[in-house]
Amino acid sequence: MDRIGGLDVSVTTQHEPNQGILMPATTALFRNSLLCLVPFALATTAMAGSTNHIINVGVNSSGSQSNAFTDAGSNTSPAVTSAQVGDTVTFQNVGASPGFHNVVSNSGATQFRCANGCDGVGGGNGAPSSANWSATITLTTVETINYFCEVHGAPNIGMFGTITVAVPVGLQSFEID
Ligand SMILES: [Cu+2]
Repeated sequence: MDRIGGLDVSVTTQHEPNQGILMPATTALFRNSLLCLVPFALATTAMAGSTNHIINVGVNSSGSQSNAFTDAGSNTSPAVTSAQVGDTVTFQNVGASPGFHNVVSNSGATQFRCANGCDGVGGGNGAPSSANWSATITLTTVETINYFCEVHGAPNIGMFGTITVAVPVGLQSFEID
């Protein structure tokens, strides 16, 4: 201890904070793999919700004008659509001279009645129409949705179709060893 001008001055040597604790290589690798897993999981979830299923209204699976719904992806008529929560379904009344149709759900939690828009959505009108209308619904629930055209069908009769909505792959449970 020195004495300068009546003050006691204590000088201690400052050491660098101890940063010498080495992280084991395995711990560093584990941290890196965790960082890689997170973006992968997000990407999987985003992909699962990105599908828009097209259902052509007024044509059969041969592409001929018909009082039928056809899933454009599976080319099935009556339309059978396999989808996941987060997907959308677009019904489109197709052809040069479209038929007089609409689409109405008759089961499941998702209720809709659509043609030129959907009843209760903005200014939409689900009454049958022979315009080249298009209407899109979003699938939010795990369920089976059955639908039909009020002019040419009834529940599971005539002009009808089915959408099966499953849990997205990205949200299914899995384990990490
Ligand atoms: Cu119809």
